[in-house]
Amino acid sequence: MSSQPISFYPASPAAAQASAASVVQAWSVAEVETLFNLPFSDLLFRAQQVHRQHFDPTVVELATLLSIKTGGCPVDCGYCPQAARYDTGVTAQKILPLDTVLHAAREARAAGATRFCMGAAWREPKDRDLEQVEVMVREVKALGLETCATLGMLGAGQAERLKEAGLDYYNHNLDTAPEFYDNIITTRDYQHRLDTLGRVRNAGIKVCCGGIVGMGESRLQRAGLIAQLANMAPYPESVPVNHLVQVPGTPLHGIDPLDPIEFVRTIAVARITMPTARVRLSAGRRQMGDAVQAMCFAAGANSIFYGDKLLTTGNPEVEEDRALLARLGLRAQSTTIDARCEVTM
Ligand code: SAM
Ligand code: DTB
Ligand code: SF4
Repeated sequence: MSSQPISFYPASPAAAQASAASVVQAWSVAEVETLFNLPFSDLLFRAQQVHRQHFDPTVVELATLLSIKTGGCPVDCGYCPQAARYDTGVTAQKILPLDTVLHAAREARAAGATRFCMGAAWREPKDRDLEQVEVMVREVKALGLETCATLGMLGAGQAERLKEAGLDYYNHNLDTAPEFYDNIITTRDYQHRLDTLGRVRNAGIKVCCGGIVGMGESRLQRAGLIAQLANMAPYPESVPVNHLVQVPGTPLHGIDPLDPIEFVRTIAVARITMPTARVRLSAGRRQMGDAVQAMCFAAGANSIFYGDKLLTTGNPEVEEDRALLARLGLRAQSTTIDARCEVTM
């Protein structure tokens, strides 16, 4: 074992960026799989070293989600309760009025969230849908929150419109490895997702992109997803790692659950391969229990969805999360300075 000291988070944003520049590397799937195969404590040790080089490991970002257009989606994502073709009990609704969205955003801000993410069950937004979202983005941003939207695939010019409205992040997930993708979704290609991510990046919007684990994929396929994400140039600023929430009525309901240790490994590998990204411990926390969540934070997760609802399914109550963070000696990020330069005052 080398006697090198563990580096702590950098003392200034400039130092963070300088160290980020030196860690850019391409990852083969085999290299990522080798990380997955490490003894658990070695994997966590490496992940913690990387985490501490770029972030204060005691700070967690709180992002609140709101479904601004629920259900009735024409896409066939096998995990999703909002796909019209599955009988999941989700009722299709119209886009929410602006005042409902702003009310939710103010509540999220008052509860301590710094990012507000608006999600819509669309394959892609129509131009007239986008007009309404642009107004929402402008007004939410004016509340002093970071803005994020997840609206499906974007066509030419749409990302630029969102950027102009003040959108900070666009969430669009790769969901799984290219080799496993066709088992989960058939009405929207992997390449469509990469095209949308390219449009978002070119428009100057920060990229929030991750996936779901626990859908029956192999470890090699989990490594394939992480390699895809880590090799994006540059890799996403935010990486949501979702644990499948099994919803009755969806094709993936009832499959064998993933070993929780494997979920923690996935977080650690995401941290090591994308050192300066916000790695978000995303869907599935309610089913996970405190001990697994604690391991995820120890493995380098530094962001959560905060608020008692994700889009249509449950998430831990705000008080529960506050208590968990306090028990772990973690605190909420208190400013919205660029996540890549996170330095707490
Ligand atoms: N319709 C848009 C799209 O698919 O891009 C935006 C909303 S969609 C619900 C956003 C993401 O939520 C999906 O890409 C998927 O990663 C995640 N998600 C949906 N259902 C989930 C579930 N049951 N468990 C875990 N993650 C889920
Ligand atoms: C992401 O990666 N996970 C969030 C957010 N981005 C939009 C969504 C999780 C949805 C879980 C199922 C539901 O609540 O409908
Ligand atoms: Fe539609 Fe998005 Fe759900 Fe897929 S994940 S069915 S695109 S809402």
